[in-house]
Amino acid sequence: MTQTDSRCGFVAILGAPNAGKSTLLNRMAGAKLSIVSPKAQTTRFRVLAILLRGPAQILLVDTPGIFKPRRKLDRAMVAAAWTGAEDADLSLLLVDSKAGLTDEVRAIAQRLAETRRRAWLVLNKVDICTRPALLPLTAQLTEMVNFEHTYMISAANGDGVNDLLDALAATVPAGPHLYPDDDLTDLPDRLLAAEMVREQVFMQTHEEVPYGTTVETESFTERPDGSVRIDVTIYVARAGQKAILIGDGGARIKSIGAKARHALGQVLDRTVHLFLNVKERSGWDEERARLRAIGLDDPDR
Ligand SMILES: Nc1nc2c(ncn2[C@@H]2O[C@H](COP(=O)(O)OP(=O)(O)OP(=O)(O)O)[C@@H](O)[C@H]2O)c(=O)[nH]1
Ligand SMILES: [Mg+2]
Repeated sequence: MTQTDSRCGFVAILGAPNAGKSTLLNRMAGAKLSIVSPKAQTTRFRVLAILLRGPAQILLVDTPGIFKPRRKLDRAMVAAAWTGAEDADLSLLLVDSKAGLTDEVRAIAQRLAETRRRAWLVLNKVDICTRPALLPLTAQLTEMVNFEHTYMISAANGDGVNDLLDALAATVPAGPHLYPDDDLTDLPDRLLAAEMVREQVFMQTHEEVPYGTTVETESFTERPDGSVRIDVTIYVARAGQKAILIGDGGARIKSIGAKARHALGQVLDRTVHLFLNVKERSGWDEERARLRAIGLDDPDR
């Protein structure tokens, strides 16, 4: 590769909660870097995937879904999403084609139009959508935002994803690669560990419990045999949530631990000994230190 062929740029995936942003990032990276659940507001901070496509390094940024924030945590999540877009060379507006033009999508499109930055429209979940529904949706959105291109994909089954990747590789600016080509992400293992646990909380608990939960890695210790011991604390907002997380005779927390340990063993590619501890801490979602622990800035400063 000659110096002149080299390309590199940041591409942010923006969209409403549950659009499939994290699914798309994982699909493109070929690894599970960002957690996914059927519930809205799963992702809480930016997750970077480093993709290599020919001479191009695509720095793909998954962002939290954009919605009307209430708590300090919510405001920090939405702020992180918009910062991701502002720092990027290009934004992909990812839209759940089945859900269509919701108020949330409309509000995001309006703000995206105001930024006057490069943007592509990506309609996701075409596997559960009929083609005729896509045309009016595309027309309405392209009227609101000056998109350079439109793609129709399924992040779940991979349809259209390769074409999108090729187009991204060709459009990122010429320049040297900013990250080591062998790296998959810049996420520290400690954060990855906390996220795999939080994913299981999102998968295995319901209603307000996942939203009342934050997860932090307390210690991460490599053992001489190559395995790793990870101690994780799950903070909940209320005593009732702690009881639900632990479950009858500890059944729920055991199941959360088992699934998270399996997922972590795969991403870290070694044996994981995972220890979970649940603590009640009301008001953590307004606490700057808890936000900082997951890499979010205080939105009110
Ligand atoms: N049928 C179908 N489902 C999809 C597709 N992409 C994602 N999903 C599902 O949509 C749900 C949400 O996916 P996520 O990737 O967590 O969505 P997100 O946009 O990252 O959501 P937040 O992090 O909450 O903003 C999950 O149940 C996914 O399995 C798709 O192409 N087709
Ligand atoms: Mg997500």
